[in-house]
Amino acid sequence: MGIVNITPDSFHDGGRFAAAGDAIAHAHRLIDEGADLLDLGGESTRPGAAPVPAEEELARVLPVLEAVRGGGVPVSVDTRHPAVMRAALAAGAAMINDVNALRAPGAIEAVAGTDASVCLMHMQGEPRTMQQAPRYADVAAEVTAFLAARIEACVAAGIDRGRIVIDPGFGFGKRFDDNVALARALTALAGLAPVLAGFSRKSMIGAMTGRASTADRLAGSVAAALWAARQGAAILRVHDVAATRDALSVWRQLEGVEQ
Ligand code: 9MG
Repeated sequence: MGIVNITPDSFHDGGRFAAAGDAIAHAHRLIDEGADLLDLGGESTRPGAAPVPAEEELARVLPVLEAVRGGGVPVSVDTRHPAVMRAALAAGAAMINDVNALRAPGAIEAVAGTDASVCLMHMQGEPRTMQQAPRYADVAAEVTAFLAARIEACVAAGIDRGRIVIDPGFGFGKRFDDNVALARALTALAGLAPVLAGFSRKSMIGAMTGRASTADRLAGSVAAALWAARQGAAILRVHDVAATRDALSVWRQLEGVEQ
């Protein structure tokens, strides 16, 4: 899953693709690099980010979605807002990636009446404040229970179980040790539903490598993506599609895994 942030303030590439033309060109570049899926986002969810009104988010996302849909690669839209979900699905999005796991009033209903897939992510708190004081007694058990409950809520509302993907939400209301514990729990989580893992350029990679700048976290991000694939993650959400694909290709051939 290649990331297309159509925002002025995302943590790694904020502002680089804020203009629709730049975002569309970037999306096509990621497709050429071999992305199987694109994730378009019009609201930054980095720690400290302020919410964006739904109209502004839609104005960022829709022109890009309209330009890249039908380009041979399904398009996911990363949003917490039911109004954005409904408009994105009507405009051809194949998936909703919700860091809030469809908890907003009307969010489940926005997806349930469609044949789109959904990614349910775990987040403690909300982006503006989530890294101020994250706290867990047993992070793996709590995140697993949360995701299992969200799956059942979605299924009860009519979303097909086969359309649901889950994500422990690395960096979303998590301390370093929480992220590591969740990375080690990926195989168990994959027993609930297909898992999406997003480590790309995040602060835990910075902490593990001593790389303060997100620009210097490519190798660490690729290593984490390989780890996640090895633990059974079905979807890797990455900024760097070509490098991740190359690494997966080498690993799979050495391991003798079907391509
Ligand atoms: C929007 N977004 C930013 N990071 C993410 C992650 O790790 N997972 C998902 N599903 N979405 C993310």
